[in-house]
Amino acid sequence: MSTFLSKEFNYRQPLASVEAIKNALVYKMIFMLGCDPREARPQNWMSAAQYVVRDLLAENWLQTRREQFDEKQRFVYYLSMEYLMGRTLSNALIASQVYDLMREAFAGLDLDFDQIITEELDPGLGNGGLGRLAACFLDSLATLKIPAVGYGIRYEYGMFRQEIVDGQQVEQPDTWLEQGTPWDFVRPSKRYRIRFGGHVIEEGGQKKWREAEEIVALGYDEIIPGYDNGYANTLRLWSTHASDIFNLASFNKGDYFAAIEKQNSSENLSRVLYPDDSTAIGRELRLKQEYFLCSASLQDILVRHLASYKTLDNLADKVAIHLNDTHPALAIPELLRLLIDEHGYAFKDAWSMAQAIFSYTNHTLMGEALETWPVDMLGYLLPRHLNLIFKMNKAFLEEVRQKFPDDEDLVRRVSLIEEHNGRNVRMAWVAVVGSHKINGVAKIHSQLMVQSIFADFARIFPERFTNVTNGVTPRRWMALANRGLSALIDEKIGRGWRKNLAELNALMQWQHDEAFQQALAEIKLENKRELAAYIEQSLGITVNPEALFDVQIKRIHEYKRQTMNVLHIIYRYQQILKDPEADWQPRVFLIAGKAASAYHTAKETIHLINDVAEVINNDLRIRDLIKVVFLPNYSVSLAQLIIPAADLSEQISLAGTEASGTSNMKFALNGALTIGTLDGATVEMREVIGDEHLFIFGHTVEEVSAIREQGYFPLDYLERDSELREVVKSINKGTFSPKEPGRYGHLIPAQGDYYQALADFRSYVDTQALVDQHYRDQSAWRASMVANIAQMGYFSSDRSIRDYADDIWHVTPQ
Ligand code: 26Q
Repeated sequence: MSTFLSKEFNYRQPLASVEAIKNALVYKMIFMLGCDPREARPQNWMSAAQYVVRDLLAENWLQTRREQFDEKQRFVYYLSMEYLMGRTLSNALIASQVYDLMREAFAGLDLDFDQIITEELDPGLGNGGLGRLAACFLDSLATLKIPAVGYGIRYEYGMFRQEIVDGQQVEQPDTWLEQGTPWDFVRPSKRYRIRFGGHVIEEGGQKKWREAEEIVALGYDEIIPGYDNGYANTLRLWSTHASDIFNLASFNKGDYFAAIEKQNSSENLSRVLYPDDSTAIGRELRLKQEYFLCSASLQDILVRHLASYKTLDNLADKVAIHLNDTHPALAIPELLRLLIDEHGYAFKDAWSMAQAIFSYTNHTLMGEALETWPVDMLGYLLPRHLNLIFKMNKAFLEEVRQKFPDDEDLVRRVSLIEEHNGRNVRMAWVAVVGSHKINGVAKIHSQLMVQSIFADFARIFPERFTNVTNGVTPRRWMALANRGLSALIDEKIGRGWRKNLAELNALMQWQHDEAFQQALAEIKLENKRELAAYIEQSLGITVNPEALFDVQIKRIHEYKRQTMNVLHIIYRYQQILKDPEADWQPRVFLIAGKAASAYHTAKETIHLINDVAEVINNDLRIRDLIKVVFLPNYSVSLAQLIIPAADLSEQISLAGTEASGTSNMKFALNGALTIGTLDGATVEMREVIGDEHLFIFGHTVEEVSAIREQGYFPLDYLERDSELREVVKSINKGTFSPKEPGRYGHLIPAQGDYYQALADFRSYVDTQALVDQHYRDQSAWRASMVANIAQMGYFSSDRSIRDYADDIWHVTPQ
C-alpha cells in the first residue's frame, strides 16, 4: 500500500502544502475508507476530504475544551429543536484556511473540487429560519470565542425531501444517515436516563417521581470551528436508545424479544423531525421529543458543572441557558426538578436560580404557532413537571397579585394554565416567567411582541423584554457562497470583513466607480450562469442569464404571500400579451420552498406556481420575456447557489407577520435589491441602506390593523381594479389548469384573504414597474447593489451574538 504514499509522509504533518494534502487524502482513502484510490468514486474522495479536514479541527477542539474548563468562564448552552447546518466540508475548509490548498490538491489528482463538494449531503435537521439561525449563531459563538454548547436532537430522518410530481409536492423521507457521516463523534459515556409517565409520591416530606417508562439519550458531538482562530465549540445532538441496554441482563430468556421490541419503540422518539414551522400540532410524540432534548441537556449541563466546581451553588454565575423558541421550555421545570428532587435545593432557591439562568427568544406572534399542552397529557407523561409548573404558577401569581391588587382578570390572563378550551399549559408564558430576558428577533417584531401577546407580561416585568435583531454568518453566506464577490471585495478592502462585516462600508467609495460596478456586474452574471446551468441540468428549463432574476425562497405559507407573487407574474403575462411590442424587461421568476405536509393551501400554492410556469413557459408569444421556475427541494446548499445569483429579493409578507426574515439579509449582502413590505428586519435594512436602494410597498402594520378593524372585504379590491379582476378570473376559470378548470376556483379570494394579498396587489405591481425602470439604468442599479452590500455590516450574526452576550447572557467575547 505504501506505493500510494510518498516516503516522507507522516500522518500528523501540518497540512501546509498541496503535496501534504494530496498525501493525506490518499492516506484516508486507504486507511479510513478501505478504498483503492485508483477505483475511488467522487463520493469516496469527498469522504477522504472530510476525514482530512476533521483531523485539522479535532486538535483545536480538544485544546479549546481544555482551556474552557481551566479558565472557568460562564458557558452558554443553546437549546434548539432544530439546526440547519448546511454542508460542513466547505465551511470547515474555509474556517481552517485550507480551501484553496484542497482545491489545488484535487486538481493535482485530476479531480474537480467544486464537483466533489456537492457530493456531501446537507443534513436537514430543521424546518426553516429558526433552524438556520441556530446554525449561524453557533458559527458566530465559535468565531467570537464564547464558550458554548449547542444541544439538539439527532433526527434519523430530517426535513422531508421534496419532489414535484405533476406540479405537486410529494414528500420523500430524508435518509441522511444512510450515507454515514464522519462529522459526529459518538459519546458512549454521555448517556442519560429520560423518564416518562408514572406518578409522584411523597416520602419523608420529599416528592419522588416513580416513572413508568425509561429511555436513554446518547450524545453525538460535532465540531463547530471558529473562523481562523484555532477555537472550536461543540454541537451535541441526542439520539434515543432503549434503556434496556443498561440492564438487558435483568431480562430472563423469555423476555428477550419483549426487551428488543421495547428498544424499537423507544428509538422512535428521535426518528423524525416534525416538518411544520407554523402550527403547534399538540402531538404526544412531539412533547416527548421536546422533553427528551431538555432532560438530556439539563442533566449533561449539571454533570459538566459539577465536574468543574463540585457544587451547584454557583450554577447561576457560570451557566446561561438559552431557549430557541418555546420548544425547549420544559428545560425550566426540568432544572427545578433536578435541583429540588436530586440535589436537595428548596423550591424558592431553585426558582430564582432558574430565572437567572434562562433566557428565551420568541420567533412568532401567530396564535396557531404558540405551543400549549393539555394539562392531562402533561400529567400522565410528566407528572412531576406538571406539579412544578403549578408551583411556578402559584409563586408567580402571588407576585402578580401583590403588584396589581384587585386585577383578577389580569391574573387569569397571565396564568400559566389556560382555562377555557379545557386546561392547557401555555409554554410561552412558562418561558417568560422562567427567564430573566425575553427577546424578539427584529425591532418591529419586538415592539409588536410587547404590544400583543406579551402585553400583560411587559407590564409585570418591563425590564425583561428586549430586542436582538437577527443576523447571518458572512463566512457561509459570502465567503463560501459567493467566492467571486469575496475575491473582488478582498482586492478592494482586504480580508478583514469575514470577521468584522462592518468593514464592507468602505466599499461605498466605489459606489459610482465604473470599473468596480462592471466587475460587480460580471460576478453577478457569472453566478446567474451557474444557477442557469443547474436549472437546465436538473429541470431541463432554459433560462436567460441576462434576464432579471426575481427570487422568492422560503417556506410556503399564506402569510409570506407566494400567491401575491403569482398574481404579479400573471398580471405581467397578461400585460405582455396585450402590448407585446412594448419594451419589456425579461425576467426569470424563481420560487422555492417546502409546504408542511398537512398544509393544504400551501400545497395548492405550489401546484398553482407549477401550473402557471407550465403555461407561461410554453407560450411562444411570451418569447422568453417571462420564465417561471419552481426549484424543488429547497435547502441550505440550494440557497447558497440561488442567493448569489439573485437580482431581486422578494420579502412580501403581510406587515406584522414575518418576525424577522434572514434571507432578506443574505440577498442584500450578495447584491440583490429588495422588494418588500415594512415587516421584520426589512424595516431595519431600509434604515441603513436608504430608501432609494430598495423597493418598499404595501400597507404598514398600522394600516393592516385598521383595515382589519373596519372589516376587510377582498371583493372590494376586485371590484375597484379591473386588471386585478382579470388576473384572479384567469386563475379561477382554469387558464392555468385547462384539464381541470375548477382546480383553483376557491383559492383566491374566497378563503377570506386573511393575509390581504388583494389589498396590497396594486401597490405591489406598481412597485414592480419601478424595479424594471431602475434595472434599465444599469449604472444606477449597480450603485444600489453597492449600497446594499456595503451596509450589511449590522446584519452579521457576530453582531447579534455580541448583543446576546452583552445584554442577555453576560459573557465576554474574546
Ligand atoms: C412547534 C410545535 C410543534 C411542531 C413544530 C413547531 C415549530 C417548529 C418550527 C414551530 C415553528 C418553527 C419555526 C419557526 C421559524 O422558523 N420562524 C422563523 O424564525 C426566523 C428566525 O428568527 C425568523 O427570521 C422568521 O421570520 C420566522 O418565521
